[in-house]
Amino acid sequence: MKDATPRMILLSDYQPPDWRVEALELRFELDPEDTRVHSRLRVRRRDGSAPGAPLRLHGRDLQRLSIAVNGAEPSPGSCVEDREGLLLSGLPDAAEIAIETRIRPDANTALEGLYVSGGSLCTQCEPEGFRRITYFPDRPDVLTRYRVRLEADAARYPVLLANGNRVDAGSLPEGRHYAVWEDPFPKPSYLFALVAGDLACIADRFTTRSGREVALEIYVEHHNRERCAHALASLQRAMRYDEEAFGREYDLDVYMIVAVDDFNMGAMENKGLNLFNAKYVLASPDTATDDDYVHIESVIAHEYFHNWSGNRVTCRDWFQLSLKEGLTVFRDQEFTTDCTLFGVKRVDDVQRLRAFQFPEDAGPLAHPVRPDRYAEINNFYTMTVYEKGAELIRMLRTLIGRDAFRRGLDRYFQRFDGQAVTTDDFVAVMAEVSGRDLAQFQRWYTQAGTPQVTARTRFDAQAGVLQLDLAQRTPPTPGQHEKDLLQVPIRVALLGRDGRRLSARLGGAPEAAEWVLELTAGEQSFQLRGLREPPAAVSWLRGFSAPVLLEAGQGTDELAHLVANDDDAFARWDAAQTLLRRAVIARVEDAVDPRLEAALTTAMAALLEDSAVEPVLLAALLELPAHRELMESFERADPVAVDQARRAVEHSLFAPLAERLAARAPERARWDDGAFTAEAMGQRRLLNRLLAVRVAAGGEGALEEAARQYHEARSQTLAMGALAAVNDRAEPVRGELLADFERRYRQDPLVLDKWFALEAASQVGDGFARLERLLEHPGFRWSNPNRVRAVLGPFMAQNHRHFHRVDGAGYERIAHYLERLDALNPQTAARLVIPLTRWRRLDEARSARMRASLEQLAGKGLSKDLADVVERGLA
Ligand code: 0A1
Ligand code: ZN
Repeated sequence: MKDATPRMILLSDYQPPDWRVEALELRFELDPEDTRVHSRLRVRRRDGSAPGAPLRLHGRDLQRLSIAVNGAEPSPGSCVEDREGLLLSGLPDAAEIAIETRIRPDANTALEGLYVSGGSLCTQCEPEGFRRITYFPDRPDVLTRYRVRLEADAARYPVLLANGNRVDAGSLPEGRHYAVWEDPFPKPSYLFALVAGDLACIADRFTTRSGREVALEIYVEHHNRERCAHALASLQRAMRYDEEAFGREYDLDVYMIVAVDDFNMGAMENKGLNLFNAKYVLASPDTATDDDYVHIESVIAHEYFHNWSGNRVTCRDWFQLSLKEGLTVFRDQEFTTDCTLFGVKRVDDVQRLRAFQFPEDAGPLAHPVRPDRYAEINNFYTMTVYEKGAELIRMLRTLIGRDAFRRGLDRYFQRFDGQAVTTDDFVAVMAEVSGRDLAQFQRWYTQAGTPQVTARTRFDAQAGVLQLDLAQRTPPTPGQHEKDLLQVPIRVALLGRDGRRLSARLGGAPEAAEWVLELTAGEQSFQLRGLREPPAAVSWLRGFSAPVLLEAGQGTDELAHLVANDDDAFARWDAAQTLLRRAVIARVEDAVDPRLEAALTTAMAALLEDSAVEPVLLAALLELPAHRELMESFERADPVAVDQARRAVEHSLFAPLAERLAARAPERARWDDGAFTAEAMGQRRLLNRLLAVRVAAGGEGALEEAARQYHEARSQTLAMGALAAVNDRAEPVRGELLADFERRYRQDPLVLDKWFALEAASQVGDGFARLERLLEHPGFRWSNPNRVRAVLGPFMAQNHRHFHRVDGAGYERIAHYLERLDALNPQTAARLVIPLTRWRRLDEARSARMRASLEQLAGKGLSKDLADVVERGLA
């Protein structure tokens, strides 16, 4: 796919649409090789629009068969086709436009627009896929009512679905049939969807709190019908939660979810008809891990929550993407916290943020939560827009308080229902309900980069005052050299010698045992007064109250005190992470710190003995910072050396604890049932973590235990835990277990993806030969994003020894594969290339080679998607 040099789209160029679309009728004659789309739009010039302004209809790769304006063919001069689509000029103030186009779903490998997956026809329109279906003002601020008639072969496509309610259906000559769908809610084109296929329907009901009966339907391929129970139950929980926690009720008579094998992303919130990557629908305890179960529940909830945060209130333009995504991620995180994972959810989210969003914000692809320019909007579905966006919402709640925040949300949904708005509109409502000036806070949306906060304390024993001195600084990011000061909420507490929280007064406020410091200046001091004893430890950034890098210069003893006692799960875990990170950094710098490592062993030993520590938290406390996150601690680093240092610390720390680790293991048979409860999942997480640590520490019998756990496992969670524990071991057991797993699940694509991922990640043996074999495997398909991601992703993220081979062979190979993938699926190629943009952070030899691979790729005539990332990666 070759495109001309991309044009920059600028936020400052935004103009409201000149035309409204009052109604849209679509008729599809569906056929994989030749689909006809008949579209009829009623348009009207908007009040106040420039007189004579033309009507822009976007269109891409369409074969136009006919066009009529008010029943007549327009003159060639008034209907011009350019690279964006059609430009119609000389129109009266109101007109009816009828267009017939021809498209070929079976030739659509980009998976945007109308395409084929398995035996079904399906669509993906966000952000700009609708223009690959028909000519239309394909922008989120043009909302209209849709009436859609689908016609298809009745035997091949017995199920015909579109948004809204089905109002008619029947048969047609020649074995064809039709269905008509009407969506009563005006929507932008990116929320349009249709599905035609031979699918099983798993149905249930939901009664909303005001008594509306909603049919819930999940559509999957027939052989997957037994794997939908979890998704369905998750949907019901999400619907109830949105009513209880956010006061949001569902608004149509039916809510449909369709699972497809070939999908670029996780899922899509099309009005009343969500499309899902099958990976986020299908689950049974023997095929899906606990992580899979949790992800399914959260993606189902995420898409459901979009019905309000995204569909009822949508984005004015794509710069506002975080308006719906940041808010919806925040909402799904709240749901998973309250219903499923509780305290450890925050730990998991921060781990992800640090491993993926912080590097993005510190690298060449850094951009603000609300970007102000883009060449290809597909490349802005990022961790920054989603996860950092959610952090901004959470900070707003911290700053204005839960009550005001909840009132603000109500007012936001009420005021902007049916409209397309901006992040400024959202923040303005929060300012209004709280009476607070949020002008400085707004900078979080416009300024990229992770702020660095330093903190120091001084205790005046005589006065009983603890002074906290804070400073902030945000490093430059591409295109933003000067940074403004931000408003940073920093939640803190103090622990006494006995591990309990101390009370004190902040400013004139009454005595409390936890405070939110609002850092707004470059340097700022706070005083906590009325302390009767010196604090033994400061618990900083509790609950990760702001997405910053905080450096508090705390000593080993203070951090160990937090690891042993902090009642904030995040802060406790974070104290352990700080110690572990220091130990790894010391080893990378060839300065092993035996005292630090001994202190860590002691701290870990104590945690293993402490029966008050919940299993799930214990599992998290025993985890070392991820390799990706550790790489961020260095200006430049040798990734293989960082991996080895990380493993060395793990080994040295846990080798002396072998017996305790074995003794702490929960009873395997008792928890091996795949039950979706916090308790059971916590026990399994601990089982797997202890096994991994025992293997890493070289404990006696650990490999045998891994093999036993694998062979005896009933749940996929414990099977995968065993495989992951041995995956980087050279002993024959690794090969035996992986071969057995492949034999067992050869026919099951989603489970086979786990095997692909393990094989690609393994650093033992000849990783290149293995990679070749994976790509030749009968289950591998370049046209399936899940499969491609399962192989290339882990190879780059975990197989340091091969991907980062000093001679650059790993980079070259990946660049070559991505060129090939780009010809089929630009969007997926553009995501997978991201690790190749990190060359600045590598040691010099690797850095030059990685850059060379990227340059080579840049010269290949790439899609707009891939070219955009490659160019920014080189700049
Ligand atoms: N809005 C979806 C994400 C999504 C974006 C683009 C897609 O295809 C190009 C598909 C899905 C969500 O947040 O779940
Ligand atoms: Zn979303």
